[in-house]
Amino acid sequence: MSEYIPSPSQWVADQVELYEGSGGTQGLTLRDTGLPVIIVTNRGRKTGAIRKTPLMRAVDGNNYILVASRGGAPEHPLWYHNLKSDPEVEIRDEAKVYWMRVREVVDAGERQRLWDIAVAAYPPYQEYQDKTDRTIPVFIAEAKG
Ligand code: F42
Repeated sequence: MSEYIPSPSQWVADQVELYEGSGGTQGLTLRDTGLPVIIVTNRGRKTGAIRKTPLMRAVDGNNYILVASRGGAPEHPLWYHNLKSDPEVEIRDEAKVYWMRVREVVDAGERQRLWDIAVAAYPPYQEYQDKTDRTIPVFIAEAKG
């Protein structure tokens, strides 16, 4: 078993601890927005350590849409690079846990369709895209099979 290294952002680490420690019954939303969050667990590409990242929940059927927005920062979040290097993830959605594989969505039409769903779920994603020069990456997480 690899070591779990919590996020250096205290509010993020706290949300993961509350969400997972409660078995997916507490800490389920982004602050007081009421908007639901999932927890993505994956491996760090350099350390091999277990990393846990809360993200907004946006779904397309049984698949999850992961938006590497990092609040519109100029650089991709580090988890983007981790998922490119090792696409195997665990996704916790409240009390349910799924093993999935992610891929970055590069087809323009597919990306736009998923982006629109993600923005409907969490409208600030559009503001984040408007304030950064990078194209915010979108992943789709699909059941392994
Ligand atoms: N971030 C988003 O991008 N999108 C969202 O929808 C989103 C929603 C959300 C909801 C609730 C919440 O609590 C947080 C939310 N966040 C969202 C923030 C998100 O959870 C991340 O904190 C944020 O995207 C930044 O991701 P990051 O991977 O850049 O995190 C940094 C702070 C971090 O953890 N850095 C570590 C460190 O020690 O500096 C390194 C982590 C790491 O992955 N290291 C790799 C390794 O090998 O272990 C190497 C990575 C490399 O290439 O250097």
